[in-house]
Amino acid sequence: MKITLVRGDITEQHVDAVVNAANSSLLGGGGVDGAIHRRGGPEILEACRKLRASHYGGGLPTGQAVATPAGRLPARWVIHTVGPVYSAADDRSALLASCYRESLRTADELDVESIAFPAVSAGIYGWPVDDAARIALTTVAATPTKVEDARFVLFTEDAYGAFERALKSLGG
Ligand code: AR6
Repeated sequence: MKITLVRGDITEQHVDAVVNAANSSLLGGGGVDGAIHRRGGPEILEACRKLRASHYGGGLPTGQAVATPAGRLPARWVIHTVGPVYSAADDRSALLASCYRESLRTADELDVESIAFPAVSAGIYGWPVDDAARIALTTVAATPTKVEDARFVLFTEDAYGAFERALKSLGG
């Protein structure tokens, strides 16, 4: 699998699937989630509502992932995953790693070849970006998958720099 870093807006990526840093409600929010629903239009929210009415009545648990169509985005699928809220007192890294693994597993089920990830949990959920980048890159690099092109789309210079340093320290 090829892993690349892109500075930009995930809603503009021409890929098979974009990953959304959602919350358990699956009904939208700020950050990447807000941007994806705004740009993708009502089809995504409608599919999320159906998921809440069927499999995920209690919401999507942290660390899991589920796919919907991508509406008007230049992608086929949105893979919604729920990152953990950062806590200095409680190590939730395994849940953050699970977001990436479960997103790739969902992507494999849909025969996705190209995927775009945001820096899950590194915004409103407060995860320190250097650590979020390390967990994201080590997990994606170590997960067996049919996905050929995995790109991390970083919205800020700060996040891009953190991912660049983390990728270098992995030897990439
Ligand atoms: N494209 C790529 N990255 C973006 C974009 C974009 N359009 N917009 C923001 N980012 P966040 P979280 C970056 O807050 O921390 C929502 O309300 C942002 O700079 O979107 O997992 C959900 O509903 C940061 O680096 O996600 C949840 O309630 C990264 O994406 C909660 O926020 C993640 O920031 C999830 O918080």
